[in-house]
Amino acid sequence: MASSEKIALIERAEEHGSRPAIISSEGTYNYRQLLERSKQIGLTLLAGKDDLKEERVAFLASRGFDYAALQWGIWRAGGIAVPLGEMHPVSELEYLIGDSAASIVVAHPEFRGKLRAIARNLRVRFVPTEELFSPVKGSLPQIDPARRAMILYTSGTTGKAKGVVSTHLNIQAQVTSLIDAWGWVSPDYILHVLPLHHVHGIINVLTCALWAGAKCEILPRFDPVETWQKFVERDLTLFMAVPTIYVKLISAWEAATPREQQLLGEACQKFRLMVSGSAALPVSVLAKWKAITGHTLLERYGMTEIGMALSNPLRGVRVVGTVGTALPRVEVRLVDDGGNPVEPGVSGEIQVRGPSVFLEYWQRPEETKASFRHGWFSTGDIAVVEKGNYRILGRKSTDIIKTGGYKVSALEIEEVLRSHPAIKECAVIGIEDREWGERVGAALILQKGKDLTLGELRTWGKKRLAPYKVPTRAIVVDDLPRNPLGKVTKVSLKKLFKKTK
Ligand code: MCA
Ligand code: AMP
Repeated sequence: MASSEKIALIERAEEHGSRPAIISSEGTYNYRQLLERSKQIGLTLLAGKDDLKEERVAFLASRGFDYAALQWGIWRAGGIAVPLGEMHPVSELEYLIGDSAASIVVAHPEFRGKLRAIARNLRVRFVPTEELFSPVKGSLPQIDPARRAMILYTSGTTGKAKGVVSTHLNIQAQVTSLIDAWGWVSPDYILHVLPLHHVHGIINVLTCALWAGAKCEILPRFDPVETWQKFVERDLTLFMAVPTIYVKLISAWEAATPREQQLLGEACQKFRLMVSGSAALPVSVLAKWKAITGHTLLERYGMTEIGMALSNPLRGVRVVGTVGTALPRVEVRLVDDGGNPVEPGVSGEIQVRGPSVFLEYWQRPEETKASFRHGWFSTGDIAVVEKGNYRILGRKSTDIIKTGGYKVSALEIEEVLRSHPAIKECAVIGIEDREWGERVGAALILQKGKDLTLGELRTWGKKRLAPYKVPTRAIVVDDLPRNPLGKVTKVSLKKLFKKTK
């Protein structure tokens, strides 16, 4: 019997039937199997209810088929999917589950220990994935596409991460804009090497592939040598990654023999498109990648709250150092500090409007209100338009750091570091880095008579923060540079790090 849901992504999958959808360490699964598994999951989550009615379901599965089936199962049961990060320590997981007020936590066996304990503490229903595999009878609810579908956590300029709520319609708008712009078709075959708790991995790669009826091969984690091997072995047509991944692939290529280098370069001829985003792509990386593979990486710009907004063209000239023009059905403009559109050639803050823009920050009405101006979402990124193309110049806040494509908040890290018994005061900044884009650096004032090595700080930090947030550079200072109001001047701090290099 045809389902009564109205989630377009899932309705479309019925048409893709026996086409392979996902290849992962678990095996190869077609669209029908994805539909069957996600239905089973949906019915089990419902546990006799008619509709989860936007209950939050936090889930942690390793990257692969089960992840996708879980996400779809939650949607089909009427829930809001809250994907958790594999690398998050207990304290962060606890925060995400608590903040989203999840009523169900689902975990793959390898994360069961951690999550069962958290669920018990928070008195939340815990479901190990094995329990989702037994057939259950029943029917799934009808889902209004205007309903909330997903909460992704993103770092902001104020302390703890905020939940970005997207509706099914938002997701659909984000996906279809990219399908049109980048010409996704069902014969496409993409290799997925990104985390599955952020827009880049969830929307641009996984959901676009599944919308198109294409094939998505998911690696459990990024490994440069394995990725090159897949480039050689598979009939891939698409690849998308953050600049750090291209840097790591280039390093692996450089470590290969001349004969291997030639084979690896040739293997890239079969791709129709390679995309970079989530952070600025250094021109040197673009040039080296072109020399190795013949591909001019397509650079685009996006954000968790808006999906993708700007992109270089699929066909036509990709202007190096720019992120191109507005994507289909996305409105973009630059404004001055007063919120007025700037003259051409003048830099301003990027604002975005359109159906792909998120609904709200979860249970933060004030912050939601503050981030919109007359219906336009203010991104906090500064850009200029040059000959019609947007060039990103930087961010309004020095408290946001992009490292390896991950957005992290300096304030959140500072708050955690201050709880270290040897740290009296600290300031965290992003330090420019060839490989990571930026590295997390911490300037520390230590308590009298205390010592702290970077190694000790990292070991301690990894128990409290996701590993990519833990400083990889630290300096000990007697004082922090401050302005007359007593606020740490992070620009001066950056100079201090440069001097102590
Ligand atoms: C890990 N390390 C780091 C970082 N991450 N050091 C500095 N900066 C980092 N960001 C350290 C680890 O602690 C470890 O050190 C060592 O580097 C190797 O770590 P490992 O985890 O093995 O690295 P990796 O697996 O090679 O990871 C690199 C990666 C990963 C694959 C580039 O960072 C990644 O998947 N990034 C993508 C994030 C992403 O999807 N962002 C999109 C957000 P030690 O051994 O000492 O512990 S969505 C978005 O931004 C918007 C919407 C958009 O526009 O796309
Ligand atoms: P996130 O909140 O993780 O979604 O990160 C979004 C941020 O990544 C944006 O606000 C930008 O600062 C940055 N970003 C994404 N793509 C690019 C790009 N191509 N160039 C420069 N910055 C980018």
